[in-house]
Amino acid sequence: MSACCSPGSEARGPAPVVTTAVPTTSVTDWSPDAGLRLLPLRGGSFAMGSDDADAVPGDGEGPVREVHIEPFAIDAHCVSNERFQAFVNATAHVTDAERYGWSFVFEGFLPARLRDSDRAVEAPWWAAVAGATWRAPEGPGSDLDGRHDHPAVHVSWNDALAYCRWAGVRLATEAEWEYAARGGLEQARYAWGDDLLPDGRHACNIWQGSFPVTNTLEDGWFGTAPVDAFEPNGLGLFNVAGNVWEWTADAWSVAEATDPGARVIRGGSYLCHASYCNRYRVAARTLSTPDSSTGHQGFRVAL
Ligand SMILES: [Cu+2]
Repeated sequence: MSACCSPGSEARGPAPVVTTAVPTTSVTDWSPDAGLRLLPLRGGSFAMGSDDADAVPGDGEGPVREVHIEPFAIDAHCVSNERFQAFVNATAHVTDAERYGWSFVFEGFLPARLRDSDRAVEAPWWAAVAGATWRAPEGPGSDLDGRHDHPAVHVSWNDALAYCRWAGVRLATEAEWEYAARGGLEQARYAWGDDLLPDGRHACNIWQGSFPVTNTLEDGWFGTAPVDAFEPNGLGLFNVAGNVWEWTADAWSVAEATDPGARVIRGGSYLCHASYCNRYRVAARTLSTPDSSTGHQGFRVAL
């Protein structure tokens, strides 16, 4: 695959790590049941995909085709740390990142002592950090203070499915996700329309400045933002563009894919920037293997 803001989709091997500390932070005094906020959607036919000239080659966004969606419901928000904590409290679920002992963290978040961690080959700004988990998103010593309402990250597709089983929900199919993300607009470039900055204002959490060196923070955020940051789209969904990539139920099926079992992820993240990865466009897509995790991948549930 092309080197997007993802560290690559190769099968996850043993820990290529240089540190051995384990995270010690746990959050125990949050609301035990943060709850779903499911938006019932009517469904119907919509034009899925994009034939944009600047779609990433090989991503399989096009051709645009008519797709029918049955009525379903989708969460207004990604699953937050608070909600993921409630799930772990109830089930003692151990995430893939915890099982493997490491996860990918964006280097800009790391203190100097962790900067010599192993790097992703295609995207060297991703460091494999021992002890990086959903509870310690930047590795040992980091915690969720001030981020209980941010999306849970370092969660694999397997972890997302475990959450869904517990909550009695499921992941959206890719077509459902795109239908909902388009917010009722026909072939708009973004979830809110065709302008990246409607009325001159930032509408999503992506990178501003020169990636990966300088983030000018014009949208207000360096890493994740709260799950309800920015305006919702026309159907009431928040942050379908940027912030974190979202797992979908579907397998990646573009012909040249070399990762059997890889899943489609949608939406882009806080690391996307037009200069190299414009995947915050609403038709954009990429893939990740089901046991992989990073600091910019989360999920949203459906029913
Ligand atoms: Cu990107």
